Amino acid sequence: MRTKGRLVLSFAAAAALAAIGSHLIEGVPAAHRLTAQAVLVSAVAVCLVWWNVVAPLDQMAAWLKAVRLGAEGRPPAPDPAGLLGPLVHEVSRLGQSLSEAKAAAEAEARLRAAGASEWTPERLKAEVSRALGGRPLCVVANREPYMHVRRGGKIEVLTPASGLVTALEPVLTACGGTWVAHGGGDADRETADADGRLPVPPEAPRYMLRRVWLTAEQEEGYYYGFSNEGLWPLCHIVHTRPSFRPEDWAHYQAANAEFAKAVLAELDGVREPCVLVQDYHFALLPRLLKAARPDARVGVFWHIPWPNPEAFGICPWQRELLDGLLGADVLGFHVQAHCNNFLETVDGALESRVDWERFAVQRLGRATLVKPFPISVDAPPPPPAGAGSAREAVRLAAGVHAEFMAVGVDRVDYTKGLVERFRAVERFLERNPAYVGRFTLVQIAAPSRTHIKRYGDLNAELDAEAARINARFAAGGWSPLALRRRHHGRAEVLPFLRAADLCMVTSLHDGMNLVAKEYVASRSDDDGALILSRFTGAARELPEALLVNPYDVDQTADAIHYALEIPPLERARRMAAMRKTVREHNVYEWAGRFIAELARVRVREGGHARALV
Ligand code: ADQ
Repeated sequence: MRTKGRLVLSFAAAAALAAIGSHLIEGVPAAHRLTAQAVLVSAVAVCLVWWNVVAPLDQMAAWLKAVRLGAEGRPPAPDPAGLLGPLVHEVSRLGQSLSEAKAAAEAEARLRAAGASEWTPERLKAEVSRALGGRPLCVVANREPYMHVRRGGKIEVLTPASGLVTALEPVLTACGGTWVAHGGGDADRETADADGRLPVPPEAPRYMLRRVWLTAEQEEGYYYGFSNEGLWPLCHIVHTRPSFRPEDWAHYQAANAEFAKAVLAELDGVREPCVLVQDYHFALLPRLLKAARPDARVGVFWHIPWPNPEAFGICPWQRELLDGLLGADVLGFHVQAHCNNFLETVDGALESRVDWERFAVQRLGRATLVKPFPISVDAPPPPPAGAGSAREAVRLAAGVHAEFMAVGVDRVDYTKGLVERFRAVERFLERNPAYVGRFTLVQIAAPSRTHIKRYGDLNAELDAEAARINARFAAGGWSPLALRRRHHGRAEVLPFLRAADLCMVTSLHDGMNLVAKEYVASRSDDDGALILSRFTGAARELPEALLVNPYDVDQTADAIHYALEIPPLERARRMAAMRKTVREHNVYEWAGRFIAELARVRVREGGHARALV
């Protein structure tokens, strides 16, 4: 329309010019009138051509030159409404595509240059998209990242206190895709569509959450029973006897089949999909997925330790669990020792060939690669200005009337060594009376698996120990232990990490332990000391922490004393070294390395996956 308008306008102007010219020509002697008319016609034609052709071409040339030279911002495009409008339009789109391609190439070059040391969400997104050829990611985990619960007549969204959620949420936020999880919140059904789907994060959706519904009996048997009273103590070796009940095992099988159905529905129509199965709740899922979709790349990450073959062998269904896991193309653990334990378990329990050179298992004509991928955390947001006063504010708000504050952040779980931690504080005060009245441990404790008796007993034991120790030392409004037992949001935990003189991680056994890394990542002031159990995966990456055997109460008590009296330069040196490790090996690197390994697997549509090695 605009092109037509401009043409009509230019012809109207030309007609007016011609009319004026004709009027003037009437005064010209007859002998020269023909020449005058020719001059007039040429002048009008030149004007028309200049306005409709030459000027737009000039503008277009100037604009293309600007694009070629990489002018900042959006180059001025010529008005596409002239005679050459369609051509101008096409050329400007071509120019735009060129500048976009140039920007993408520059971004990629920047990422590659930065890649030597640091992983970012942008880099992960670019690498995953390249590795998977743009295919979406599908993550399967029991725990959902957003849970809807009813509180006082209102529906609230909760992010569960879980290491797995902490690690995977930033990955899916960066890459997009689908997270398949058990819908465990009492308002989960009404906040999802008929298929259990809803876009998340709720405030700015980046990926899809697909909720799977389980019956109360299934949840009881599969989650509380087989997973958390069987596999959890079995793998942690913390002297809590695992319970293996046939009815729990039946529910575990049924729940794995239920999840397989939901995942397969999500994969419908996606060629060579990539599925990341998370944790010990889904040992049977890889085999089920691979049987139905041989073209799928299936990776499993086992977030907890893998014990030695003798310990694992007490599980009556160890062969079924191993067979299920070996349906995966890649199986990841936090550390090499857990990979070795797994390979030794397979070696002794199944007909298979363990390739110790490549750390892979060959079985039924295909291979599973078994490798360590130490999980990590994301960098926290920068601290607010005036962090010094924020530190005092945190202490006062927490009711801590002490000069020195330690912090612990854990799910209330018998693997986390909470009772041992409290006893170490008691021993520290016994041995160092000068600190009585001056030191408090704030223990942020998220209730967990309260349904299981052992966890209920632990809560009671913690309360009793805290009360006993506080009664022994408390005076004048001060007490050595401040037990805050409720769910805290991430934003609530961070100020405590930043304000604490030291952080205590005393797990009796832990796959990795993300709290240790969160504490380090939060200390942009290079201050603070980390007391870390040597039985965590994190201890292998953070040797500059004050490493302790949490069963040795005296040693942990001495570590508290050392952490408080360590020369400031030494404390800063240790923290700076740990911060470098966590910065360079963050959760984006973990996901990037795992997915890259999986993307290298060659699969065959309609057949069995080909051998990897
Ligand atoms: P978890 O046993 O859940 O994880 P951990 O690695 O310590 O243990 O992660 C817990 C997460 O929950 C952290 O992000 C922490 O900040 C948060 N959290 C804990 N208590 C909280 C509280 N009271 N309030 C709010 N947030 C709280 C499992 C394995 C670990 C492994 C992770 C990841 O047992 O060994 O490191 O998965 O793979």
